[in-house]
Amino acid sequence: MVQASMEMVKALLDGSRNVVVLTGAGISAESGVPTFRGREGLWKNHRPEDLARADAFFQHPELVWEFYNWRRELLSECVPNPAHLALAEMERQIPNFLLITQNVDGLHAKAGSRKLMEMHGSLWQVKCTVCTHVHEDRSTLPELPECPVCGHLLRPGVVWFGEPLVPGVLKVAIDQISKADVFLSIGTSGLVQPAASFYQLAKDHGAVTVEINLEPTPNTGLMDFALHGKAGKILPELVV
Ligand code: BV8
Ligand code: ZN
Repeated sequence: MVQASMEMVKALLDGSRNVVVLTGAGISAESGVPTFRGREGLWKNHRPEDLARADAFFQHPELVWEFYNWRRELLSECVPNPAHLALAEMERQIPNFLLITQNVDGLHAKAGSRKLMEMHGSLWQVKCTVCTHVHEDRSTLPELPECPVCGHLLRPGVVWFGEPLVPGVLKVAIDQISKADVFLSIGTSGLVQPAASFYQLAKDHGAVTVEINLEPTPNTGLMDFALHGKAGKILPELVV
């Protein structure tokens, strides 16, 4: 891994036509959204991994809905930061571009990103635990929201740990990553699968891989280049 300069990564992007970007919770940190594994990521001393699971939901639906309603409430005040806006600009500059986000906060879409795949779903989506009903809902939900169609319990429209990704998401990700000249991994600790293996897939298909993160991660040493610092500072300088 080479500690890259801004100029190196900028030159890399200027010369490429196929770019895939993977983002994680770190890109929303400067919008005031707690990251998953940072100190502020704890909620009432629960770790998100212990609550973002189907078994926790079906055992303690009130507790899990309280966790998600707390996040929805918090996020309703958050706006995209310069990092989100820079990636929306990067999409406009690069012919073949795909932004794959692990985040469920909706801030990339709010920033104007359109070639976007929310691979873990969305906090703003709710779906029925029994019938196929699903809808977007930005209101403050009751403690145990009910399906407007069949009356059964609704759940957050996100992919929980231990659940498969929505069919087709992985196929699109693999197709696009296999064609990439450059793969940027931004604001993710590289711990959650299958997203954490995307950089390896990109590398195997000849892409140059770059990690942009506040601090080194378990994947840093395997990336071609690394730029460490705040995404909200680094990314705007890459798209001017
Ligand atoms: C699945 C939605 C298979 C919910 C989330 C191997 C292969 C396959 C699966 C597994 C495997 N090993 C383990 C598994 C199971 C599991 C997994 O990966 N577990 C981990 C904990 C080991 N994976 C799964 O269960 C996945 N499903 O593989 O299905 C399958 C197939 C068939 C049948 C059944 C199953 C599903 C995983 C999806 C989980 N859902 N989110 C919700 O949000 O409530 S993941 C969750 O973690 C968030 O989406 C989050 O984005 C994501 C990853 O975390 P990060 O984004 O990286 O956040 P983190 O806080 O860790 O790091 C932030 C980074 O930012 C830090 O490095 C920090 O330094 C940096 N940073 C901070 N500030 C800044 C910054 N960087 C730049 N600028 C800043 N300002
Ligand atoms: Zn229903």
